[in-house]
Amino acid sequence: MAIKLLTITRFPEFRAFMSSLIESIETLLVDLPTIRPHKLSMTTMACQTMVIVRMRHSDGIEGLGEGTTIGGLSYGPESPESIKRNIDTYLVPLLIGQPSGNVNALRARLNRHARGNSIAKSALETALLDAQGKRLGLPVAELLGGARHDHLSVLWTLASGDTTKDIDEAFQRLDDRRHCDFKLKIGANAVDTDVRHVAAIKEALGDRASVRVDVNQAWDESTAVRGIQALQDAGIELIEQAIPAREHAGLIRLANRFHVPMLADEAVQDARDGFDLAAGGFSGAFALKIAKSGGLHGVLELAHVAQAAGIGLYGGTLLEGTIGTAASLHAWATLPEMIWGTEMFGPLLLRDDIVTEPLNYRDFGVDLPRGPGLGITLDEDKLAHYSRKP
Ligand code: MUC
Ligand code: MG
Repeated sequence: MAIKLLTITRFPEFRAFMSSLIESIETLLVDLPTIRPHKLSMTTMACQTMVIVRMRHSDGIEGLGEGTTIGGLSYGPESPESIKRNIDTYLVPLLIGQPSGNVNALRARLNRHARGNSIAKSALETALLDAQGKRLGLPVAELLGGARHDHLSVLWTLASGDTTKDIDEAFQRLDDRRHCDFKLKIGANAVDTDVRHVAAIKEALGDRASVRVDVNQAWDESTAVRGIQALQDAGIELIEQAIPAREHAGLIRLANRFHVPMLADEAVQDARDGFDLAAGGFSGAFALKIAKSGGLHGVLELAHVAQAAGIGLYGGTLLEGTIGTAASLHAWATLPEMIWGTEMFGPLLLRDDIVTEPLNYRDFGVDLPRGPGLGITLDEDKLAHYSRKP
């Protein structure tokens, strides 16, 4: 045993791996404009703000992470500013000086000392995994057990707020072989207006594309019954989060009432929510998001609950930029083919990027990035340009 240890410690890279500690963690608010206004039931976005994490380790390796939400505080209880502040004030001190490589132990430490803050935790776990992958020369998907796919389908969200513009945008995306599934953001208007808008787009696209809707919790249950019936009749194939997140019983009733499947999004944050919905008799699908589940391990726990319960999988986004999108892709790649595909189009909604090589979107999907860690390199000039100045 003593001889073995002696042999191992003679190799400097092994020594560095065994003893690497987390040295510093920097967080940056990065504001990137969107290519057009993105209209959801609770807000209209003209810009996306990402919290970028740069985690440096004593072996010289840097891990990158991203924590992103939608529309300040309008989507959920964490805003970009609170994510940054809570990481800097509460989470960084829990990590500095800790061994770099044991992601499970560090996750447990964060969860023991800090409640909630799933987006902040996701950003930190992403940075830990990126660093560990770079250290070992392995892609993050391999750290998670190995990729089963290297190309994942990606839908596009039509949310310009204008029916004609949405139809033009959809045809452009089809012609470019970029996307052939579309999600429409509804819930900001009266239900009849929304239904007319969706039905017009579905009719224009016909069999060339599938159309789904995301209501982002805007309806009460009786409005949902009326709206979903009309959307089902119009040939819509999936209804996302029609009623408030906490109304699990209502969501289960809707799932049992209609043929068109329900997609639980805000209602299902982590494995515990997934278990409650499944145990209550929910059928349909779960939108997986690393941000909701506190990172890649947490979201895969939720996916496994869904799989055990026969609930479909969907690779969701909080409109992350390239770093958060790449992290999600590494997690999705380890799962069996997701029946509802993914919506990992976040970088395409932004006018610019902060990485040297963007993700490769082609043939109605995106390639899993190659290379160690996330397979992503920062563009320092762009990062400096778009970082919010104090
Ligand atoms: C959500 O609720 O699904 C995903 C796509 C999009 O446009 O918004 C997000 C959030
Ligand atoms: Mg949603």
